[in-house]
Amino acid sequence: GRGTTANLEEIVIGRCNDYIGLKNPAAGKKNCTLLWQTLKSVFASKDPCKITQDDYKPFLTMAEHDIPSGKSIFWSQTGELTRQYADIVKNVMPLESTLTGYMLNGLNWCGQRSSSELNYEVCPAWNECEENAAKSFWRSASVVYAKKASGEVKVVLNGSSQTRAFRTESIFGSIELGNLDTNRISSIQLWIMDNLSGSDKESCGVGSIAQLEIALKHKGFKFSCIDNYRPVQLIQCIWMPEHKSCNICPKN
Ligand code: G2Q
Repeated sequence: GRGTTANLEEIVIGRCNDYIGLKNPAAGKKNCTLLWQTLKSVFASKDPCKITQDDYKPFLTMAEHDIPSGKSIFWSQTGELTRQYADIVKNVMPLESTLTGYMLNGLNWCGQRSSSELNYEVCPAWNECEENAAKSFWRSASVVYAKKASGEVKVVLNGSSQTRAFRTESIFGSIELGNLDTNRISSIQLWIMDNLSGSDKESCGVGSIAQLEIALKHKGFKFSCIDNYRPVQLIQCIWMPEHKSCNICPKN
């Protein structure tokens, strides 16, 4: 593991003000200093491996805001690509574009039992212990985020995954999927993105994607599936413009 991100307090409070002031004023009035204090009290003076999902509830409740219908987008093994897509098109709002996700994305934090100071020495690695400060946050935030999804929802999965595109043990598979509300969601669109230079291991209707489709059907969701959704693929193409999938006029 590595220690808490340097200047965590300044970054978190700064990002919060950036979010409510500029990025998403529709989130409404929030007290960013109080949000920071509430967040800090979740993990300060505690064993960093004994922070539960419930511990984050006061912070998550205080930071809650609406997610417009049709803007929810889930991902698994496609986080960076999904965030890039969201930053460009601005008509989707992944967890990392909500207040809590925006405040903490890419950061690391934990405390220690012996003092109320943040732990700048070493925080648990992601899989070091189940209830670590960061993991419990992302799990807890994912529950809140999934429950709010409404309208047409998107899911971006990795068709070139070395394991499986849909993993029941992932946060998407184990937490978000089970918290989606059939009464609020009109349909679910799956986007299966292969790495441009990777292998096409799984596609719509194949392998673990087929399992996910069956699960969605059983739960009563309307869904559709698109392989290599072109707008997202064009973002992948920025780094490989000469790749044949990036050719605007393919010479077959
Ligand atoms: N920022 C993010 N967004 N995630 C982070 C961070 C961070 O700084 N640090 C760790 N993680 P995956 P899933 C965790 O297999 O497990 C959220 C994430 O919590 O690619 O399915 C979002 O709504 C996650 O466990 O994806 C999405 O739908 C892991 O990195 C879903 O949860 C990425 O593992 C993705 O989680």
